Amino acid sequence: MRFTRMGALSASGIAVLLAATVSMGCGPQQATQVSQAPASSTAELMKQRGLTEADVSAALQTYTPTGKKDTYLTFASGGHGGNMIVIGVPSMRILKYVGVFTPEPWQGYGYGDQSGQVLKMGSRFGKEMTWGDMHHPALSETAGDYDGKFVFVNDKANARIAVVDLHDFVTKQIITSQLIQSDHGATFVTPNTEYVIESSQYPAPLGGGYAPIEDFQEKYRGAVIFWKFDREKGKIDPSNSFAMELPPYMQDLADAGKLASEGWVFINSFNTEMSYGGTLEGRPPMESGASQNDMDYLHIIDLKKAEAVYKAGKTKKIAGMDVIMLETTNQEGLLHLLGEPKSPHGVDVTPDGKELVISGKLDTHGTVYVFEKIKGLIDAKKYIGKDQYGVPILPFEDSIRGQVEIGLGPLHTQYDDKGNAYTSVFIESTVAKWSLKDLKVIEKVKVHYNVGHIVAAEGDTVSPDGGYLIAMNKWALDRFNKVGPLLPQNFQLININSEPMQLLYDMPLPLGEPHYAQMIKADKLDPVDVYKPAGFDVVTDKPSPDAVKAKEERIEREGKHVHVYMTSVRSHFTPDIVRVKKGDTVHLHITNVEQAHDATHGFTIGSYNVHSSLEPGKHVDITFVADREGTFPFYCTEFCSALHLEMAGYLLVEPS
Ligand code: CUK
Ligand code: CUA
Repeated sequence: MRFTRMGALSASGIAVLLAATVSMGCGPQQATQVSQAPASSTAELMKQRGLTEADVSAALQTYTPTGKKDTYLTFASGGHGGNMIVIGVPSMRILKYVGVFTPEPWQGYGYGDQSGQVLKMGSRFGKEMTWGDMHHPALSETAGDYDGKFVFVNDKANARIAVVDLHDFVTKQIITSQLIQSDHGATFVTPNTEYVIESSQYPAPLGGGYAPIEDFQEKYRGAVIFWKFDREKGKIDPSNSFAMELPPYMQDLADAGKLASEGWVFINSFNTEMSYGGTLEGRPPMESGASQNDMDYLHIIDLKKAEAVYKAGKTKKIAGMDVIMLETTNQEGLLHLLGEPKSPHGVDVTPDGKELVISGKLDTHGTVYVFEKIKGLIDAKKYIGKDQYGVPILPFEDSIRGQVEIGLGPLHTQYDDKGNAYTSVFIESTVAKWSLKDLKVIEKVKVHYNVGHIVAAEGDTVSPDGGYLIAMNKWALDRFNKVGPLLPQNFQLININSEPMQLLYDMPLPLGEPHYAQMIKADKLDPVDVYKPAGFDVVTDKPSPDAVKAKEERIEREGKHVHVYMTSVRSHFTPDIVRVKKGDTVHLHITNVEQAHDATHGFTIGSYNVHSSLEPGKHVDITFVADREGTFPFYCTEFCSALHLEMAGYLLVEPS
């Protein structure tokens, strides 16, 4: 489904649409259903609600009648919520929160054995993490285009990556390496999802050990991990993944080259001053220490070459990870540095892969680098010097095509299908549309307020769609009803096909602080309706060996372990009475044997902190120690049928 020109409704266009609305509104069905304050005409309705023609045009572009579906789905980071949010566009309806780094009660995510194990995979230094700071989702790609199969997300706080399978929108894997202590250049994928990129943000001794902060330049390091993705298995394969040691700059966002620049990886950095704070110890705070240099360094990595060096075994094992050390990197010519204006943030490869747009938070420009020039400089070994770690530095002037004067605090850039770029401008609270061809700003649209990332329809692929863009604003201030000092974020949908661009919709997002999102054509996704055959383990993506069939329900005792093989179907659990002794370990094996679409049950036992979501065909295992005697009702938590309240039973824990 190709996005076609929308919006930019002329006055007469609106009149036609309004006329259509009016005649619909006068239909007999409508008349009987409207009970309060009926407006006799749309004009009157507009007057009543104080709407302008632009408002009505915006409403008509986003309003989605019941049963109609959205053209795009946006996968947004849930920020500190640790969840991923799925949003329909243009309606901006939230369709799902997917539990990823954080227990999610509705989905029973983190409350049963299967999902509990997924969360446990993300343990760090033996400690289980129950939250995450999600920043950047990355949809899997084939030939540089989203293929709708997987989405990867990062947790900046705990240096973790998760894999969500889009055949059921469930988190299958969380992976982490103690090599690095935080990440930010994550997640980004190579054009055929061979690798998922994760680079560190805050330098630390590799492997997580202690070193005096005064030894920052000698002992602290950054690193980038290239996680190998096994598409067949739908999992990251740590045994074929490797890392590269990087200088102790603060590596920031990353992007993978595509088409012309395929096989290369670009990572920004700030704090090339290597300031490490110490305000009570007579040193400048990090924010000023890190803002002294006019230029920081773009890191340019030859991934193809690095992969060969890794395969040749020229690595060192640190925290279980094969790491190409800087010395080897320099010998092999895997890494080059290139100046980028003051405190850069976003690095965004253009759809043709020929250029990179980099914006500096403390610079008013977007700088357009030409990959061919960079490659030429590397091949000719034309350096202006080396940094103190021996990494060659390429000349800035010879690598760029030019700069575009964008405004105060440009951050992130997306693209459309007409050769335009869109850059979020944080301090100004605008989104600037500019021409890649002549590097001139075409227009700006105000957003509310403090925009971080922006996401355009397939706007970071080899073939962006144009049409829609969402500004992901950090502050909402006066946009919504007051809800106390903690405000939601504000997602604003913008029509970028119209001239001028038109702000269509404000969506408050009350969950963590989302950073990035990606917007994919909805028809590229084809998730399952039910798990088949019933008895499916949604983490292994295979039928569970403990799956229970109807008529095979049973309770088996092995010493102090009680195995309960249970089924759910509208509107009962079998068995409905479970007798155990205090101190027994209870193993619940529950299969929802339903195969009807949306016939989901839930299972909870009060006071035992147990909850599961039982989608049709899903199997869950729940293990707990019955450490309190008593009478514990269990029941279904989804209103599944007229006899839902009767879908209940008792766990009887007898005194031992
Ligand atoms: S960062 Cu948050 S606005 Cu983590 Cu991509 Cu730029
Ligand atoms: Cu099953 Cu309610």
